[in-house]
Amino acid sequence: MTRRLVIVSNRVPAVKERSAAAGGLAVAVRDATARRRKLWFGWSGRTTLRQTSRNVPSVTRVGWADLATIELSEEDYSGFYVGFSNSTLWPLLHYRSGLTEYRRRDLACYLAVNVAFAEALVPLLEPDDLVWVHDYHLIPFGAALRARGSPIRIGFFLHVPFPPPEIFAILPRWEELVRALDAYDVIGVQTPQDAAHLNQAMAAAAVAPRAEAIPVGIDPSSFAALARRAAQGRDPLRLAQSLGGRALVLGVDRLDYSKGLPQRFRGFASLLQRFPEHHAKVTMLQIAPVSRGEVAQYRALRRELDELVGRVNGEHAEFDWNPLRYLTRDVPRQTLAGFYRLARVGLVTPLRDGMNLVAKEYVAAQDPADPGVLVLSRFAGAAEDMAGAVLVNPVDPDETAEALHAALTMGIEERRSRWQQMMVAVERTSAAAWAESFLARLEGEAVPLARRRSFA
Ligand code: GDG
Repeated sequence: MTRRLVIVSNRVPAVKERSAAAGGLAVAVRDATARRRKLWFGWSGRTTLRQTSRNVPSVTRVGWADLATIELSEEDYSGFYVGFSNSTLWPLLHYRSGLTEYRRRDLACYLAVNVAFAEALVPLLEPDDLVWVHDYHLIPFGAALRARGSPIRIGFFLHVPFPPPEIFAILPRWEELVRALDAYDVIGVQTPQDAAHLNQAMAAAAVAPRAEAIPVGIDPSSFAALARRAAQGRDPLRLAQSLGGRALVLGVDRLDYSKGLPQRFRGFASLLQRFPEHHAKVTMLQIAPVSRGEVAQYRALRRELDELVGRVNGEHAEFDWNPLRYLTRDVPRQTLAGFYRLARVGLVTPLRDGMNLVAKEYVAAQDPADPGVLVLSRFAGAAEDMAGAVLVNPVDPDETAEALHAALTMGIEERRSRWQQMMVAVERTSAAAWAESFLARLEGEAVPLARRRSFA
């Protein structure tokens, strides 16, 4: 009998997300751990007037797991979630020291919420459980659990980058957070660079360094099948028709300043300016569902993008062609898969990204006989394995324009061989491989990742 897996993350997927419509972490974890009994614990996404520590988790049984959720007080939502997690840690971990805000009361709130969450989980634990904690919201969670006497195996996975220690040290009391990691039996990060940075920080805080690169991925075969079917669906067919034979450049990102959207739009404008042969021959579609609207930086970014889109279209459009289409709402996962398959170019240019699953989804969705080209930022974790992508420094819009030009004019042979290379990497670093590697370590049966990879 395999041991029960207890997943702890800031957000627990909503009950309805057990359907194929869901994306991201929920799908990756569910698909990769199908054989196991699972309890998923975290915030419900709702706030209440009661103190967080007074809330008792509510447990719902869905087909594939038990979901245990707890509500946050209004005050903790602001201090823990909007404040320390998303206005302090998120920018800092993405190397953006200039955007990093810090308030002592937010840090206090962050630590207290981690303790309240650990206290709420303790009564639900069984002695043989494996606990897998996810992401920057919950760095001190393991230490809080240990302080409540829990001797079980606990692992932590950081989905976002870890910056060079000099940048992390900008955070007041940074050593405390790094020391809290000592409670974890296993620590996984996305890339060897993240592992090196975190291990340096751990050594500097006198903690035994133990971070390892275990790259996250998708389920490539089910995503490829979804894209094949979806390409014949109503919305992808409508999109294809609306393009009138023009090539499609597609971007898909949460509306977040780490994703490099202003630079990307300038890069597309530079393509139209410097390579006039693409004028009226190419259309860019950017899907950017709004996220974290409570954080001021995100509202400012949205205003900047609204203005930029207007300017690019105003300068380059024809009465029958709008070069840049921009949607700030969510698109169903299936539709997205169909759009990826239609796109001649997948444009993924974050300024810094832990992995970037959109890059892997785009590759998996292609028609192997006539694949599109991935233009990818060197600063996404995905670039580590994607030798077949056209790599760019996203800070330079002219470099993005040159990469777009190369992608749009690339012959079929080169497109196929680049795609094959990338698809091998997407298959090797799948969600299943990620979860298996992590859980083997957590169970104490570690298989060195390097060895696994060389057999792939
Ligand atoms: C964090 C790290 C790391 C996007 N728009 C829509 C939509 N999406 C889906 C994509 C993809 C997911 O959201 C985004 O994943 P990413 O990996 O690209 O980015 P983050 O959200 O920043 O995720 C990242 C990841 O964690 C996993 O470890 O790779 O580096 O930042 O699956 O398809 N899905 C739907 N409609 C949309 O409009 N249905």
